[in-house]
This record gives sequence, structure tokens and C-alpha cells, in this order.
Amino acid sequence: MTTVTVPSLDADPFAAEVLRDPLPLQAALRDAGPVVHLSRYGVYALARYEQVHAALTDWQSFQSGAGVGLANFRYEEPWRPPSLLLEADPPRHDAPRAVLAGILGPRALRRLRDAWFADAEELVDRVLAQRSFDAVTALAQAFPLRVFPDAVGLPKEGRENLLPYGDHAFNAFGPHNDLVAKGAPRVGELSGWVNAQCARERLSPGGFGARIWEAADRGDITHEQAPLVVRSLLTAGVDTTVHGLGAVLYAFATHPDQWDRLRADPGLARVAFDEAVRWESPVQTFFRTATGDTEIGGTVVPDGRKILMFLGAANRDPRRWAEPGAFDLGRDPSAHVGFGMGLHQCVGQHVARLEAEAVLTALAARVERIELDGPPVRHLNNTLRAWESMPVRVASA
Ligand code: Z7Z
Repeated sequence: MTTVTVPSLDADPFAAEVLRDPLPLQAALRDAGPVVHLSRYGVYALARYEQVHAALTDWQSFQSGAGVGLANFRYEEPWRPPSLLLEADPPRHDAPRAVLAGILGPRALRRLRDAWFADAEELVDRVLAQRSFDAVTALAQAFPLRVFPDAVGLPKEGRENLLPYGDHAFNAFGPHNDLVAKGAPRVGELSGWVNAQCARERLSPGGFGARIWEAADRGDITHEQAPLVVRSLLTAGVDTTVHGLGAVLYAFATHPDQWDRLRADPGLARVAFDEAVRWESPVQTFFRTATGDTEIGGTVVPDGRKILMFLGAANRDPRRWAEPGAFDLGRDPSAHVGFGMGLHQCVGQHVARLEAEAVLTALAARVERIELDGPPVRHLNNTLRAWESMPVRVASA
């Protein structure tokens, strides 16, 4: 093996202007090489599809157990007890993962489908009483907040804590910048609420949460693990789907030809959602940690160093995708890494797709045209590519 000198960049992937528009840095990183040293943080960056995919599917070399944020749990105290799924490696990872995979799998979701489609129709009918509205609050937030907490079995009180808690958790994967500082004053209160909802008594029978506790009764996980597995649902299940819906609504509001295509064939709703996840990549980045001196593209990443994977950059890598910047329902986006890849690939992706399919199907049946009715405003987060508001105007079918 010939070792090449690794290119080094001083860029800050978590700076406000980069979060507002990450595409130029994505391109610069991809073009700089298969692996790039980010001098500001002393981490290594992967932005090409090939290397991001390879790292995601090699958990032996690229561990999650030292955290998937900038903080290295070998040396630093995590801000909350580590997730049993996200921040764990096999074998400890596997039992909690298997439990959630069963509860959130396609078979288990079938019984939610009709109710969620009916909920989406009702919500969309109500929203369409106005010709212009904010697609973020009225749809992208409203739908997940309507169906997901009920599916988990949460009480009604306190649900307004879910988005701020998730927002902070996803900020906390980045450096201690102003976004983290802004969330810090409420961390105690929000964590207290979230942790309290993980108790068996809070979770209504038949929901995802109750089923996690039943898995503990069967011995699939321990009773000590159950609340932390419930916490994973509450952390990763709301903001992610909100911003995924925001992404697909933005894509359609700016691509009327693709909206016509969906209306002509509503069966494309799932492809459309995955294409939007590829195109916008609501989860932009997260880290792994090298478990030993590890070669990537001719460079050795030393043991214990953090590796930042740019999912959004991989999802727009021209080495992998034809016309990566085009939102195109005609392509097969299924190999995107927007849900990750490998052993940790999003366990809730079937839930997300069902939510999106319900909303898009209801909209496609009722809305002839959806377009921006003013400039949409970004919501900045260290991990998520998100919208704060998106004024839209619709023409009913
Ligand atoms: O288990 C968890 O609490 C959890 C939190 C965040 C699981 C997954 C995520 C996550 C999802 C992190 C997407 C990065 C990207």
C-alpha cells in the first residue's frame, strides 16, 4: 500500500453559512479526495459515496460505541446515557435492535396503515381550507406529531417537548457551538420529561412503547434496557420525519413537473420520499470512530480518531448518481445513504415512509399545484437539514 498525503481543509461543517447551504462544502470535500482531514476539529471527513458506504458497512473498523457525534466517549462524558442502539456495537447493540426492528417493521406497521391514511386525509382537508399556509407547521410537523406519539402510546401532555428535545439531541452530535448553547438551558427539563415517558406506566397498551416493555418481559432485552429503547423512539422518531416531510414538500413545491408525475401515478409516493431523502438528506452527517489504524483510500486514519461521514455529499456524488442535483421520480434512489446503511441503518425508516406515503397520497388526490408563496426559511441544526417555515400556495384539484 502506498500512503498518500491526506488533503487538509480548514472549513467548519457546522458553521451557520455551511448549515444554511451545505452544497459547496460537500462538493469541495468530494473533490479534495476520498478522505480529507478537517484541521479545525482534528477529524477525518468522507464525502464520496464509495467511502461513506464502505465506512457505514464496516462496523468492525468504524465503531459507533465511542459515540456518533464529535465527542469521543473514550475520553469524554456523553451528555446523556448512550443509546443502546445508536451508540453501541455488536454484540450489545443486537438485542435492542432486534426488538425495535420487530416493532417497527413492515409487518407490524400494516395495522396502522388505514388509520394513518385516514388521518392524513383529514389533516390535508383541514389545511386545504386555506389556499396558502406554512407547509412546515401545517403538514411536516402536524402529521408526525399527530400520529407518532399516539403510536408510541404517549400521554397527551407534554408532547410539545418532543421537537425541542430531538432538535437538541441532533445539535449535540456536533461541536459545542452556539446551537448547542441555545438548547442547553432546557436540557434538564426536556430530558426529565422524555425520561419520565419511558416508564411502563406512562405508555398505553398496544403502542410501540408497551411492546418494548413486553419484549423485556419475554427476556429479549432486560427491564433495565427497556426505558432506554423507548427513549430512542422519542429521540430519533419525530424531528427526522418532520424534516423528511419538509424535504419532500419543498422538492415538489419547486419541481411542478415532478408533482404532475406523482399525481398521474400516486404509486410513486414512496419513491418520491426516498428521492427527497437522497436529494435533501435531512440527516446530513454523523461520525464513526476508528477502532484501529484504518486505511481509507490510501490514507491511514489513526486508532481512536473521529470520522465524519457526509451522507448528503454521498447522496449527491456525481461518481455514483447521474445528475445528482435533479429531483427526479424517474430514478431509482434506493441505494441512497440518507437512512444510513449496514447494521445501524435507520430502524424507523418504514415508519417514516408510511407517514410520507400517507401525506403525499392525500395531497396528490386533492392538490393540482403546490408552489412557494414566499421564501422558505432554514432551521439550522448541527446534524439536520431542515426548514423552519415554508410558505406555500396550493390550487385544489
Ligand atoms: O437511539 C437514539 O436515541 C437515536 C438518536 C439519534 C438513534 C438514532 C439517532 C440518529 C438518527 C442519529 C440519524 C444520527 C442520524
